[in-house]
Amino acid sequence: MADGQIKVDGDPIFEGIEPIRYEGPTSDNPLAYRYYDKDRVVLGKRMEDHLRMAVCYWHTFCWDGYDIFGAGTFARDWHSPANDRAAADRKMQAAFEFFTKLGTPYYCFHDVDITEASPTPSDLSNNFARAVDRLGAYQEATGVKLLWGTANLFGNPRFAAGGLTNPNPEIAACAVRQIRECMDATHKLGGANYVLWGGREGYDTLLNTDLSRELSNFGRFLAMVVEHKHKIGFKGKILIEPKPHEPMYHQYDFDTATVYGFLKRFGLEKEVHVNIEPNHATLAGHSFAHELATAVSLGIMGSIDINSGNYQNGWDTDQFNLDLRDITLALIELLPSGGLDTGGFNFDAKVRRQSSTAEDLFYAHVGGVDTLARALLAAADVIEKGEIAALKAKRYAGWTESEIGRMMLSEGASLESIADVAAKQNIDAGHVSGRQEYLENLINHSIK
Ligand code: XLS
Ligand code: NI
Ligand code: NI
Repeated sequence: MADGQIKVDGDPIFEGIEPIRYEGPTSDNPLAYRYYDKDRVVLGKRMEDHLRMAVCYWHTFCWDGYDIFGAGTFARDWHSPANDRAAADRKMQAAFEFFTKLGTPYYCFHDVDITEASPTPSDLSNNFARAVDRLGAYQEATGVKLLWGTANLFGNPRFAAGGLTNPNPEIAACAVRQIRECMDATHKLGGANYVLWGGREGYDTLLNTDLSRELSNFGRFLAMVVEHKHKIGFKGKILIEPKPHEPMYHQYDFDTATVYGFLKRFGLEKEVHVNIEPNHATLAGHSFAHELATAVSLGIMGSIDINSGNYQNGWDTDQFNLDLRDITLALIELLPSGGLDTGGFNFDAKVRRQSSTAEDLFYAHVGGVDTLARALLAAADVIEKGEIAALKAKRYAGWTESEIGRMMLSEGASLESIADVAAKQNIDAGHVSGRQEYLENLINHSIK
């Protein structure tokens, strides 16, 4: 290894913060879990295995608190204005110290998150290869695992008009190079999935955009991603992360249903799954639960970037999701399908700009972890009581139990044959209650 022995234990960064432990609901320690008890068995599975939680590198370790109106507010020990090699290494130490203290099993990264500033594609390749070796050593030393890696195809100015959908083939070739290297690295690090968030795959104006060309290129390169996955023997899932806008006015991977249509068009619907993010769901005018239910029903559910937007402005504010009801409703859609498989809950969320201390990073994650655990308990309670499932089954029972229902679904039924029966039997059915408020109350009863 170029740098000799990798130091996985330099001067501690989060000194004074003890590893976060489960202390139960009556604890008054702000740095303890009240609900997340990783070995507790819920619906036949350990909490840790249900939730497969990950910390993200970009918001938590790369961002220094800058926004478009002002400079960074976080004085992080591991940040330097030059973002040189020493700073990148210190950042990696901070990351693994944080993962370990939090006790969450996974993490996620973009290629550029883990390296020093890399002016050219070749610099990035070299710096990335070195950083990946270091990640491997840290994983081995700490037992923390990779939930997914991804290539950043939106930060460098060359990607202003997109990565894989760029009008310039040379830029698309740079994007392909980054994806290939990042997929290989994810595979080498034993990653559970590989993510493609279409950062700038979309457009600002149709006036300079050849939509047909961009979408067919996108499909062609995505097929190559899948082909490469099989070539290298990567067993994880390839995930597309839907988002309707931001940074582009229109993003091609608008929402789960749009992604499914795109995958179908290119014959990739069995190969590619989705990484759903609540804040992206609400940006698209959907709920988190809607996106999960859609993905489950289409057979493309993959993983979750857990966060929430702001109900006042609807932007992609990437806040920690503390909304028990929102997450419980989502889990009620997800758990009966078998849960997350290779996916996980990745905290794609950031502390507010005014929350500038290292403790704030811990408070935010502890709250996020505990909210997921508590929502899991609530969803399990709803599922175990079975009332909602029973009501739903009864509501649709006619399709299997009544003669007309069975006939309508039988082979050979036609518009004519159904209409004839309806007319002959003079069918004149009336409305029955959907019991919405009754059902909504059940959710609240299970949140404890
Ligand atoms: C941005 C996305 C991004 C992806 C990873 O809105 O959520 O953070 O998860 O590229
Ligand atoms: Ni996002
Ligand atoms: Ni995300």
